[in-house]
Amino acid sequence: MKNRRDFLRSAFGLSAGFAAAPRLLAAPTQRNGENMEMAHTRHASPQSRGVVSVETPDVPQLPCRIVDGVKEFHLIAEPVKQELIPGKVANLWGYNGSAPGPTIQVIEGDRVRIIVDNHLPEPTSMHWHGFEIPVEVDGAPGSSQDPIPPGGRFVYEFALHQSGTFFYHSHMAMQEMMGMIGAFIMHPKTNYSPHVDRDFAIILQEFAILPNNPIPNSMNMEFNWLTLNGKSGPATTPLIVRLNDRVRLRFINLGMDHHPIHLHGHTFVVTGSEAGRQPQSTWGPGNTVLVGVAQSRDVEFVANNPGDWMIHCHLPHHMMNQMSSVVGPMTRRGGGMPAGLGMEEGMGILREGHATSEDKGPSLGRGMGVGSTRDETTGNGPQGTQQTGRSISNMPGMEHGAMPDMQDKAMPMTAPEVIKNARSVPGFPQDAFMEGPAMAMDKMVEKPENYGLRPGWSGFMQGMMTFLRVLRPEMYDKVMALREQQKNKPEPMPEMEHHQG
Ligand SMILES: [Cu+2]
Repeated sequence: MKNRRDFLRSAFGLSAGFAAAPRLLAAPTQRNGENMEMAHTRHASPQSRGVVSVETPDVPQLPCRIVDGVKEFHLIAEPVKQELIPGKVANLWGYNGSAPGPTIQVIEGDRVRIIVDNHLPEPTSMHWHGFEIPVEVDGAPGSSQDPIPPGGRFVYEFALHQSGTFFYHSHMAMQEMMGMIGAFIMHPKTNYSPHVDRDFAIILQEFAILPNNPIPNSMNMEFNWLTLNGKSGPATTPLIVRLNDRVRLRFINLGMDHHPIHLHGHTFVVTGSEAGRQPQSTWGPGNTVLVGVAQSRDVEFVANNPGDWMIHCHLPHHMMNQMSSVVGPMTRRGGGMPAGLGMEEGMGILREGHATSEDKGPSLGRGMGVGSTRDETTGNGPQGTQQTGRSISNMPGMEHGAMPDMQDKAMPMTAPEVIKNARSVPGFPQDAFMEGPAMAMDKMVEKPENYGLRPGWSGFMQGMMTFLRVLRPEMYDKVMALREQQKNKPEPMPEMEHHQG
């Protein structure tokens, strides 16, 4: 390796002039925004550049070293603290301080060496999902290799002849549910046609985290934290594209659920799976793509419709944060309501009464943990006591300007519009206190990519939701300028302080 620029050129096939190259090398856990020039240097034609770097918003890129012609990467499996939304820090497991782990980008034909160090308290093993490589480096613990013990290391080395949206993950099943996955993008030797101007990857994950507990319950089947690249809405970072860009989105799913990902305002074609590019004759139009567990799906479209368009999983429960049993009549029963049984009572087996009894909540027996033991008395429920209103109004960053005196009143913050006798309507409330002005936290998630969004937007973004912002040139340039400014600031913005493990 002669110098950093040579390194990048050889690593990514980039032509000269990428100012971010030193930064990329300098800090292995840099956030994606730090090295976006690779994709944002739009003045060179994409063809001349060879590769349009894949952006993974909110997830860093993993730099490599070239050692004797081999691209060498270093992954450290370790516990991480991942801030899902401002103030909600989860104890996940990931790689290099991030869950999901950093994104690896290589080119078809590369020979790669990946050094995996295990800093977990238990054995692990790394699997290269879908790679056609020798079985000795497949990472199946017990059969193709010994598990990597705590404090141990395994060096994986192989040549790559495939291209597409691949990923790496721990091959210990429950570790997968703690966050242990990362994107592994194999760029083709010869550019795909038609070329894209922008290329994004988004990893879909889900966690069951009880209120006031930062550790996921990996046994649970009811997931209440749904993430895109380790963030839940509104903390997800919007995808910024210029009007009429051709865009590729790569979705990767590792969890217990399948996710129908829906894009507003555009029609895409599905161009790739976890096995690589699909023939053009198979590309069918759609606006929702089902990304099954262990699958990846690439979609492409021309962003020809200006606006801030939602991208989201369409499962209703996956568009929520911190789901727990406070929907419907349970919200107003004093002392909570038995909603099922926990592990200590026999894993959901009913011991008394009958399942449809009015004394049993609707989630009886469905799972273990969230919503399945007893409806919790929640300190921030909307229909509670005076104390309730006080605790909400005091939450930092909450925008409750419409209710200046709420601390002294026994009423919900920034009351949503509901009819006077709403409680008499069976089923109420559904979204009344879960979405809306009360949930807005625009300021807490302020970042360049959110510049110019409609005020209060964040009150309606939860779970697996983000934006595709199709911006006209002036606005696009403005957002990019803000991003540039932020990058040069010595202090990161508040919501960007995590990922450091
Ligand atoms: Cu989903």
